[in-house]
Amino acid sequence: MPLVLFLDMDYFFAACEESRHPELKEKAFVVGTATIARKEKGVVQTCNYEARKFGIRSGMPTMQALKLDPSLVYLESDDNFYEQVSGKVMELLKSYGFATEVISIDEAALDIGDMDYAEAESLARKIKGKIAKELGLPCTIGICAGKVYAKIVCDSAKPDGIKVLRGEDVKDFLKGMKIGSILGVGKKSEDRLRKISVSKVAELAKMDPNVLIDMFGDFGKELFLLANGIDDSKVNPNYDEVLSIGRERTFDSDTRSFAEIERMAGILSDEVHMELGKKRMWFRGISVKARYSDFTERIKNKKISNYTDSVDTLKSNAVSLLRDITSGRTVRKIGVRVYMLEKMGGQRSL
Ligand code: DCP
Ligand code: CA
Ligand code: CA
Repeated sequence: MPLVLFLDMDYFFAACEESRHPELKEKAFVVGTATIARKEKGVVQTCNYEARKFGIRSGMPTMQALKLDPSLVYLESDDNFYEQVSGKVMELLKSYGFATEVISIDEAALDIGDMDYAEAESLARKIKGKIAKELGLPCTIGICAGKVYAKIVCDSAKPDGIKVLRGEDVKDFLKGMKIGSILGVGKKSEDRLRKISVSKVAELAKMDPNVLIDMFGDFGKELFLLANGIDDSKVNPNYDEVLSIGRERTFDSDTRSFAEIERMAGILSDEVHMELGKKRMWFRGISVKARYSDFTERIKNKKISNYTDSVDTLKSNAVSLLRDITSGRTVRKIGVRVYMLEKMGGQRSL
């Protein structure tokens, strides 16, 4: 099993603010959704560790945070700036040349292959040092075989940490973990499992896998394996900007309407298709992305059987891939991208 290096930025939006306003470092502050004038109406997106000492957390109403610390400093969220910083982090990570999956605005997984643990740890140190030096930002890195485990390891090493978990130590490590720490287990699944008195990974491991499959379908099987020390999740690289053409757009306000998502997918597909036409390119790969209201993302890719320049093929595939990753979710932004590009009329042997 190849090793996965999983990186998550520490208190990301707040750290971005500290990097441009160093005087904030000593203060407890939050980044919130509302303007300063209406700050009590909004929600805390994140806060620095000074504010966390008061029990302030992401998702908490700002009103409640202000009660916990009346001298709390408030900043209005500046999404464009955080996107820009995120882009720099991802570019730096991709420059190491490993297959890289951008998982959310502040986290990514790198497939570092069959490296030994000591070498992997020294690579993590290098990456962490470079992000600190070039961008002035703290992060945490977890390393393990399997993407889901690497994320759990990363979470357990927060903040400002590096942790390597060896294959033989996975089972012990997982025992005490809450099921919510498993990538993909959302609040709803967690509640359903709690109803049958399952809240720890160790309890999940002892369940009858058929019950899990009845409850969650294929995902139930995955959960059972994960709980038992088997992580087959792979790094799913996002396609390189140069080798692909993509468009993405944020909705005016977060949406749960698939009709709206479908309409936007149509517009983005038309734009991508126009760009392909200008460059006289055909495509074989289609990739979509959704960013949810909590700033996590999912990507889904598909290779079709032959090269084409059909906008209808692009649209119908993009819509069906988006349906898979947006159902039941509140969506903030979507993207449509084509990859495996070929010059139109060029010689092609499949
Ligand atoms: N975010 C948000 N609303 C949420 C959760 C997160 O707007 N309910 C945004 C702000 C965070 C960023 O996404 O800075 C990344 O989220 P994380 O869950 O990784 O949390 P942080 O990076 O803030 O803190 P940590 O150090 O625990 O990773
Ligand atoms: Ca983070
Ligand atoms: Ca994160």
